[in-house]
Amino acid sequence: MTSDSLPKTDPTRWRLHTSAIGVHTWTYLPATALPTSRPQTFAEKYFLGLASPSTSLPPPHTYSSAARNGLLFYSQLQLESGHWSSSYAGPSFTLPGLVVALYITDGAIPAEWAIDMTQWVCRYQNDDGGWGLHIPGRSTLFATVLYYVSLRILGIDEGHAVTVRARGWIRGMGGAVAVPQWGRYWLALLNLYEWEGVQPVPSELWTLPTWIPIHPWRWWVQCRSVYLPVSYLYSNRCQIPLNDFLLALRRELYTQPYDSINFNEYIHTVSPVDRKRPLNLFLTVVNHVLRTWEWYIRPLWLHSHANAVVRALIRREDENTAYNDIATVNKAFHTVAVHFADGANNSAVKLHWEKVLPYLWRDEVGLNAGGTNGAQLWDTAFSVIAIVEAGLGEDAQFNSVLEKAHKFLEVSQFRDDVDDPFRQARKGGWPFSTRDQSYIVSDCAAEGLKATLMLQEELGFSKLISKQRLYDCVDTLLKMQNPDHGFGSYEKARVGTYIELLNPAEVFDRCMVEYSYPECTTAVITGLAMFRKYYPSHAGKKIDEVIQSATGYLKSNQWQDGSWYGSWGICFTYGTMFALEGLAATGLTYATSEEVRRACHFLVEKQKDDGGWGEHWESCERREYVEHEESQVVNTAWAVLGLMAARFPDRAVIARGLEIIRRRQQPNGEWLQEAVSGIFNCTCTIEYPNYKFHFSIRALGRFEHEYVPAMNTIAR
Ligand code: LAN
Repeated sequence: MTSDSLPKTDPTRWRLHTSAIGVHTWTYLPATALPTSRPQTFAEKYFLGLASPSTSLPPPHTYSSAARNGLLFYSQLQLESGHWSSSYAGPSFTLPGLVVALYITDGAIPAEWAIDMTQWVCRYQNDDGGWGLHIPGRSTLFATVLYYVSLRILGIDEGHAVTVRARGWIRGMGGAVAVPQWGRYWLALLNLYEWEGVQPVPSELWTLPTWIPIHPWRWWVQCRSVYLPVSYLYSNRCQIPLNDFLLALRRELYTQPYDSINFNEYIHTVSPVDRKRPLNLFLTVVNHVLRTWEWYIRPLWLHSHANAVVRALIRREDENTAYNDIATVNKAFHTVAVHFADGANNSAVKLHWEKVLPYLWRDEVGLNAGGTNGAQLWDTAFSVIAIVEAGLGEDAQFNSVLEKAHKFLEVSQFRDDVDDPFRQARKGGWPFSTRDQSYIVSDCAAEGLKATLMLQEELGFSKLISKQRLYDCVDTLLKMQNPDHGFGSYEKARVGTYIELLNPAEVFDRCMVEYSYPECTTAVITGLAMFRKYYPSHAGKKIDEVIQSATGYLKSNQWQDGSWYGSWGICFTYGTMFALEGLAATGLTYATSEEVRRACHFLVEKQKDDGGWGEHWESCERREYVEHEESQVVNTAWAVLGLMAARFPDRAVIARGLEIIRRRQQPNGEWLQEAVSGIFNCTCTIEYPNYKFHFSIRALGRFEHEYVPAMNTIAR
């Protein structure tokens, strides 16, 4: 949808500020401050789509020089505090959560935010008038209702072409009655849906003894973090009072008069275009039992007790995460929960408002909220690894780039555990984004460890991160192994997957528990293997055992066709690349392992005629390889990285892939954005704009710096 007719801000007035720990905030300068303010940096201009192409570099005649050109461009995007960042767009339920939370709590939405958020949302409207669960997705009621309400809050009136078309789509679907649960929460809070039509999320769950298998502390942390504030809001039927605007929305969102709708009847009715998981009978029965309990049995004292318990847990999470909370969705619900629990304008709400900005990113389209408060540590660790693997770490020109990145790794490492018995120990680990977000992620910790070891041990940088701090990281990682010997994301698994039966969210699959993932498992294997090389005396026996058993997990997770399913990147190409790296770290290569040979054949079979690889995001949802029409630079980099790790003997196959990466490189060293490369919960894509840089640099550089010499040694 074109957003040309809508107001625009002046992109030259936007500035990106980053704190020492990588928290980023985009601010809009007053026009009067412009003449005296600092000029925009290259990175700011690039993010805002204002950068004129930088000068052409000498054409690369080798893959290594293409990697070097890539880094010459990419290093200009490194930010002040030493990290790389980018927009982190994809899901359609992040921005609306924050907008609605600000509306409910009377928080300020500055005019420039409203203008640029509107621009962003309108740009991604589908031709049919709706929006998808994520940018490339087909229209869903969930996204369309949430964006519709957000646009109205942001000031778009009901007669505007964008809202008219969106409303037409919503009404064509029978109105908002059949919106999925996660949309109902927001509508109910806005007094646009009745809580009796929402599946129960009783706060008493948090008062159960922790040994009970369904206690929420056992759920996947991303999921329980959402249901914690939601349980407070649900159990207290929190709703803001009606006003003329909300009354208008009631008329706009439904096909019949609001008061005539029996919301109770819709409890299990969800629009078929939204439903990704069939409704299960078990959950239906549980919901009826819970409602009977709430309506007729639950004593008042227990309700009050549960309220107090949940409020305390909300406070604990807020304080432990500096009011960022774990990610955008629960952050928005927390903001609203503390508003209702403590009263309007209380100090906790104000602290929440301050932490909205780090979730927002101004890109060339407008202002959007990412899936988290950034991907700072993740991108930085991968960038360091790419630079070193490509042999560019010894190039004096990039010394200061690595030094700055090293400092960022140092400030981002967790030095202690948090005071929360429900949380996984994190000391020595690293987060996905920033230290103040506070959550360890197994693979972020492992990639952070590898990046540090590469700098400090391989390149001889100073020991900014002491030996003891590396030990801490390893000890913490060793505690995260699951009973199936794999590694999950944030925590060690706490309950069996049968809990998925209780998943009330219709739009996400596999989100109730921590699973083991080949990607996370590989990161830990490779991290531990590298650590063992430099520090063989620390926890040597345990590390050997963990690496060996985790390798067993990888093998047992291989699909019939030789691939691995990737949960966080698209899809089989991503999973297979990681698994091959993991197996290689334990010495399993094409020459020595049947599993590796099968995986290589899988990849080779998927190579396109032009030499590249291209996988469509629908692979993740359909659970079978879906080819993208075009080769993709990022998929190609992953495939050749996997093949090189496996020491696949036919160099020509790899070189044909690298040719694609080299051909797509612009004369200034840049790569342009292609199809989306990230995913979560099997259904929702998310963008990792820096992947096209660091994975390409790594693939190009690895060929001559590591793969060819290794193959020559094997041949000798
Ligand atoms: C992320 C982003 C990063 C990702 C990797 C580090 C890449 C992965 O290897 C481990 C899992 C992790 C940390 C991850 C988990 C789920 C997140 C936080 C996200 C995909 C970004 C957004 C998503 C979050 C769950 C969105 C909210 C939706 C829910 C269903 C709760």
